[in-house]
Amino acid sequence: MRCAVTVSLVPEARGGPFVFWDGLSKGCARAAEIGFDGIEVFPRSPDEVDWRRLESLMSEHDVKLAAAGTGGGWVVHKLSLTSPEAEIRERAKNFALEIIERAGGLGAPAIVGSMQGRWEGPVTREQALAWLGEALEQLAERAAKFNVPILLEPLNRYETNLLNGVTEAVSFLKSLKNRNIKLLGDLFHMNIEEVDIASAIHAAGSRLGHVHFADSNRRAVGFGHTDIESIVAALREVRYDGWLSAEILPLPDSETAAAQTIKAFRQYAGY
Ligand code: LER
Ligand code: MN
Repeated sequence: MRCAVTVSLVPEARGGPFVFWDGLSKGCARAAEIGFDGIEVFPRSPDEVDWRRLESLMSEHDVKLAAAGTGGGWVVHKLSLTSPEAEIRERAKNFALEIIERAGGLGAPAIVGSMQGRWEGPVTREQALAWLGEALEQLAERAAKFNVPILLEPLNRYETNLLNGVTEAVSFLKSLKNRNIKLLGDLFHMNIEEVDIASAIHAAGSRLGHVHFADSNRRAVGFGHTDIESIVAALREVRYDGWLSAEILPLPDSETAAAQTIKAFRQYAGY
């Protein structure tokens, strides 16, 4: 397993669960100095990132791109793959496709979390899942060009009413044809939704493609009450060999949160 830290490029998301906020250059430099293997980037939109500069910064600091989020599409532009409006669904898909192209070119997958939207008003749950499934099949096909999956992230009930738990997300994925869609297990959301996080990791098994490494209160692992040892044991049992990426609140500040993450990673997962 490798450890990554999040870098947000979205000022509108201030107060959100990202460690570094001061641009790619500082994000890459601090990630490397503190000992992370990679960074996870949260862009405002695909064309607002200088991806070539990101590539050269990563090579200068010897860090990899762990993943790129598409949630800026929701936070900034209110795009959703399950909007009742066809034009918004189309723009959401194109936003995600562009992130897949850019991140894929750097060997990393894109994440569909808040872009899954929610079902409400005229849209039934079945309809929303059908739209989400159609979009994911197309996104997965594009991602395959780069030999990476697309990552689908169940979110807790306060952020979506569509996919909250790992078990329902696994059965949804089983209903789709494309196998290039993996699950992102965010330990913060799982702490709210799962009966037992280790069992949920077993239910995901080889479909688990990425982990957001967060404690119960969305602070750095070790700053809350999640039993991380049983979780890492489960990850090893399912032979998870991907990223543990710190998508956490920068509390009490970015540096302390980052340092605690590396300490916990080395203690529990990095040996
Ligand atoms: C996205 O990875 C996520 O976990 C959401 O809760 C963003 O706030
Ligand atoms: Mn997450």
